[in-house]
Amino acid sequence: MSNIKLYRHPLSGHSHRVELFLSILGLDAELINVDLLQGEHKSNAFLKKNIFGQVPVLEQGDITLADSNAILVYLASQYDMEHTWLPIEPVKAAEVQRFLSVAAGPVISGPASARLVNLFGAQLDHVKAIETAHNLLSTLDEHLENQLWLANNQPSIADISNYPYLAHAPEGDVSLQHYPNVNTWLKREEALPGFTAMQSSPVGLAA
Ligand SMILES: N[C@@H](CCC(=O)N[C@@H](CS)C(=O)NCC(=O)O)C(=O)O
Repeated sequence: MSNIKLYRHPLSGHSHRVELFLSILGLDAELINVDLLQGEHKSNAFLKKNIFGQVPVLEQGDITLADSNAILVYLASQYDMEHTWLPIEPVKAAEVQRFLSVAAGPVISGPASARLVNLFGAQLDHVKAIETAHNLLSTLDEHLENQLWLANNQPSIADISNYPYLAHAPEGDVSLQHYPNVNTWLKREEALPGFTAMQSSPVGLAA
């Protein structure tokens, strides 16, 4: 037993990053739903776990960690003894970090934001988010033209982190139709042993 608890929401791509990696690593975890629609993430009890009041949060014994990418770094460093998911070699580690930054940057202002508008009625600029998403997707499609994975030509936590919001981009009205290399890369991830999908989202939850 890994003794891991994961505070999450079933439609949260940030949470799915961690759920996906736990599953690939073969680690059991107790999944605890946080009711974002009812504001449970802003309760005093939850703010003690994450001052930013966001899921995911991982607890393991006396360790409490927030932020999806930080949790991926922890899990890779703690459990991947081969150091393939997060290489130790400085240039390779930096390449992985580069794409973790993409997952925390344009992936969020692009496809994740466009999806938030449709799913939760977020007051964000949908048109701008869709444009950002397509700019990102065409850059990534070019990047993936000659390589199988985002960094170092091997699967890493960079691929895990970028997967959920790119795979679910159509839920934000961002079509993946014109990005063949991105589609092949998504399928490659889905073929990884231990892959688990995020649940599809009923559009208009906020309605
Ligand atoms: N940087 C954080 C962002 C997490 C995040 O934005 N979580 C969303 C759910 S997908 C959330 O909890 N939103 C509620 C809020 O920000 O109030 C991470 O990578 O975990």
